[in-house]
Amino acid sequence: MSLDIDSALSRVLDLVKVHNRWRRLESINLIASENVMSPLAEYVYLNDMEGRYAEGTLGNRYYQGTKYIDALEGLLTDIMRQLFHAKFVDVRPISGTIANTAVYAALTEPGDTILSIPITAGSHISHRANGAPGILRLKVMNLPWDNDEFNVDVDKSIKLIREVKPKIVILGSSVYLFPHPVRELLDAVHEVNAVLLHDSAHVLGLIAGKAFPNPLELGADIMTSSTHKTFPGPQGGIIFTNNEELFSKIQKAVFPGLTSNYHHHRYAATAVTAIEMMKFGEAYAKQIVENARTLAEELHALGFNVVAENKGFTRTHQVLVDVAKLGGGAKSAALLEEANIIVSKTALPWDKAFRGELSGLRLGVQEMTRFGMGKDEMKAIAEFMARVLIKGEDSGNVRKEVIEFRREFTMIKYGFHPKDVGVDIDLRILV
Ligand code: DSN
Repeated sequence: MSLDIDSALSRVLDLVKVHNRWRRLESINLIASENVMSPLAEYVYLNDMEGRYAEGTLGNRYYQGTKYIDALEGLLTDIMRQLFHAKFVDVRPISGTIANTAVYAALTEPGDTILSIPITAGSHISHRANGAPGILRLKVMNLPWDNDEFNVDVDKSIKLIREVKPKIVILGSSVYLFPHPVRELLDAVHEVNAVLLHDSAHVLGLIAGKAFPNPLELGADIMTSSTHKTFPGPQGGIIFTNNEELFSKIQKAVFPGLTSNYHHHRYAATAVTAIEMMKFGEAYAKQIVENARTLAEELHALGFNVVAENKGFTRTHQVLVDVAKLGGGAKSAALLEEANIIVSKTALPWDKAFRGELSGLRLGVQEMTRFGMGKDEMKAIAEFMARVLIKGEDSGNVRKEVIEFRREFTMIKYGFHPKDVGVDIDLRILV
């Protein structure tokens, strides 16, 4: 059967439009790893650098025609150094996973051991044996986990580090409620000549806004991240360190090791976002943490089993709900999606494995905060969720109200508009 070109083309446009309308204007997005760029960042994101190459490092490129790309890469690097108080920054990794893989490739040999948080406690796939470490033939062991603290067990971890002498100890995770014990593990890590890597992907925007401790300032040897979660930039990766020797090895792993093109078109939008964080970051991060706490408290008051009540529920953008008694994570997330509330199911540390039925829902408030929502709106969201999951109300009915509710929050706060820099354009994505 041959494809009809005209209808395929209009189908492409339709799919973009319906997606944009649904996810940008009509849904409450609580996926903890996502966000939206500001109108100015989106405006500069589409640029000619998209189609260019600049292999190599600054001042040592393999192509001609890169002088403005070089200037922008240098500027972005300086901005990131200043914002995160790091001596050395590599902005070239195209994702957080590539950033992590570059660290492993630079600092380990096949057969070496690394330690990371258990997958059921929220470790990222790029910290685990079935992700990049497995491809590099590394042995991955779990850092001991304390369910009561909802955190790494410090004493048991120090013992394990001394026993197995890993090459890398990874803190930071995709489920991240409370700061991990960077300072507490550091002596043991250095005693065995290992490095402490903190993956800050989920909390980078909170670190920028000083609402979460900066792991580099606590002594982490390396910090990796993506640039599009609480830090609301375009998709990309980044590596920070204060150690020149480590940096030099990691740079070689980024290129020629793991990338050839660095997707330079994102540099401008990443730089705009970083400048926005310098200007609005503290207000943005403070509101995120307050909103997460309010959402957790309201869900708890409405009868949900919210994780870590004994610890005050959360110190980040995330809230975890144990929905095992409400049918489990997959079923609950699907019901909420029918009501235009978009969340991800997640394992909880007391689940047996990251397979089969997962008990949890992971909620993140960063995107809705960026659209201007505050504590009252968090209460409304908790109520919508209770109507669907606890009271068993029809999702379609709730969806109509969610669409109305969401229409009041379509302007992005804590960011710039092209008009702020003298560009008179009413920028809108295709809807
Ligand atoms: N898997 C993503 C998350 O949701 O946390 C991170 O890459």
